[in-house]
Amino acid sequence: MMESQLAELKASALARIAAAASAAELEVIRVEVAGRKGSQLTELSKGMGKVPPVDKGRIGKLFNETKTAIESALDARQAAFADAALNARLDAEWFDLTVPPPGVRPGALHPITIIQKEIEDLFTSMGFTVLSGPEVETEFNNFDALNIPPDHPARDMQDTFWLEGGHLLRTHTSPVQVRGMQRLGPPLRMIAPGRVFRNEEVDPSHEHTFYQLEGMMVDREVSVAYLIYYMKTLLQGIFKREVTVRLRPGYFPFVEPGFELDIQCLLCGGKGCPVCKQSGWVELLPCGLVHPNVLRLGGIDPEQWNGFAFGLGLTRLAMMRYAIDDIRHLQGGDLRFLRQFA
Ligand code: FA5
Repeated sequence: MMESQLAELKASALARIAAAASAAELEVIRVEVAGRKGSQLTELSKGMGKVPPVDKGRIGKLFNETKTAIESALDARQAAFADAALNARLDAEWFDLTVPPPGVRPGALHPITIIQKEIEDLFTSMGFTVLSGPEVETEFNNFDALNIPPDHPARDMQDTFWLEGGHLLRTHTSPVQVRGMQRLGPPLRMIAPGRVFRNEEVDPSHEHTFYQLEGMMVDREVSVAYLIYYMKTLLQGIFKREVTVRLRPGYFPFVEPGFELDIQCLLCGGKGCPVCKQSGWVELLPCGLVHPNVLRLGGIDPEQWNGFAFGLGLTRLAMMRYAIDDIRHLQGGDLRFLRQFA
């Protein structure tokens, strides 16, 4: 009697377990078949009392086997449901760690930095050293050592931000010439890119903070022909095409003779626009042969050595190269502008 009931319960329980469609359904079956109170197994165990003593050992063992078989089937099925649930979640939630995150762009070089690096490569390939100097300079290096004594009218050519203690924000990169002569001595080939400051009205072609690139060569017999050769090499290297330039006399106390090298405006093709102030030409590259006083103040004997120097407007060069029609874009921090160079 008990034996057949156990066999029946086992068969029906295993069939129900196998047919369970979900973990919740399986839980209902567990309670009904093997739960502690009122389950089919618990009810059957109550019948054990009526089993004759001689059969007790065998039936008890059979009961335990049945119970274990049902419980193992429940556990196995439950584990299968848990596995399936985990797999479903993994399928739904997978992500690819190698995909770049949306909305984040890699950084890029600023257009002025791009040009600066190109010029540095060009000049280092011709034996020039790249130097830098401080943005806060002494009055001596910015003016006096460049043959501009305190009462010289040329001081007014560059509106200066004065600081305390005779210091100033350098108005040009020319003080690095002074540092270069003192540090390296002759013969000398150096360039010095850097940020400079002037107390100026800002307009499409003038900033109060902009970049220049200084160049200087000191050797035994440097002539204007050297100067023109290097300036042509510079402009061809940057524009990689024919550009129209003009050389006119220019006055700077630290060079003699001094020149202004202008480039025909590449934004309007020389017709006239706000960047070239309707003149068709953009002042880009003042230059000249180094004044003997400047060599002397730099510790170099002008009887033995001479040289050329130039002060390229790096910000303006970037404007010509990339056809930027307002200098204020360059330091405006507008990402829509900057991303064009990425
Ligand atoms: C000078 O600063 C001289 N130190 C250059 C020099 C060096 C001459 C060595 C001879 C020998 P200037 O003030 O003209 O010169 O400035 C040089 C260049 O800087 C200009 O041709 C122009 O391209 C650029 N520049 C001048 N002022 C501004 C400004 N406010 N905003 C942007 N670029 C400017």
